Amino acid sequence: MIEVEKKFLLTDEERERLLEGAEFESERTFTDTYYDTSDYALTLKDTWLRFRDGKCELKVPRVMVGYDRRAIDQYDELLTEQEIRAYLQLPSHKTFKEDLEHSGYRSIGTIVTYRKAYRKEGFVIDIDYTDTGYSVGEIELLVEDTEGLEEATRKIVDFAQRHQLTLTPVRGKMAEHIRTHNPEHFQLLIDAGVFPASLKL
Ligand code: V4E
Repeated sequence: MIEVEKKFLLTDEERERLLEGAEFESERTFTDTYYDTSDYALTLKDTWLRFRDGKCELKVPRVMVGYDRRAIDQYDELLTEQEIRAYLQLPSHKTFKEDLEHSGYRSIGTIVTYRKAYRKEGFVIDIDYTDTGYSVGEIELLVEDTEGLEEATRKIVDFAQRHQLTLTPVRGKMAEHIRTHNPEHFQLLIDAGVFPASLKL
């Protein structure tokens, strides 16, 4: 599956407008620990390795042709240890975590999230609150294959515009974590073009 998503920093009014008529689906708390090498080999390529409640996930950026990639975030998600080992070309000796450590990967941050999920007009809307008090909303569609990508992107843009939301890039939870805990890494991500310079504001 390919995840097409857009994040928003929502005012109270915007959140109310977005959730009006939405169906509440679930709430949960989860903990993400992100990993990278000391020279940020992954994140400087916009590639994000994390363990969510202990389960590994790798987000790999997908370059979209014919549409402004910065408008909407698109990542392929690798969800099995086997796929992630292959992608990272990780030698297989011990446990996954031990092999990661041996290849120089270490934690670059942990975030605890309380998430409420809603559904509206076929879109998933997540409202996240972190343990540090940061909040971000997300509108998301999952598509089966690349053929559905452009349409999904247009649908999210249209949905956001109908709810009078601004389609500028915003700091997600991890971007905010990096900015506050490791400004040097944050600047490297901007210099590499992974984060737009506007995220500094
Ligand atoms: C892809 C990415 C990051 C990792 C994922 O972070 P995020 O989507 O904030 O986490 P979450 O909990 O919402 O994941 P989900 O539950 O939806 O799977 S951290 C930074 N990025 C990339 C990124 C980018 N390249 N540019 C901008 C403006 N923001 C984020």
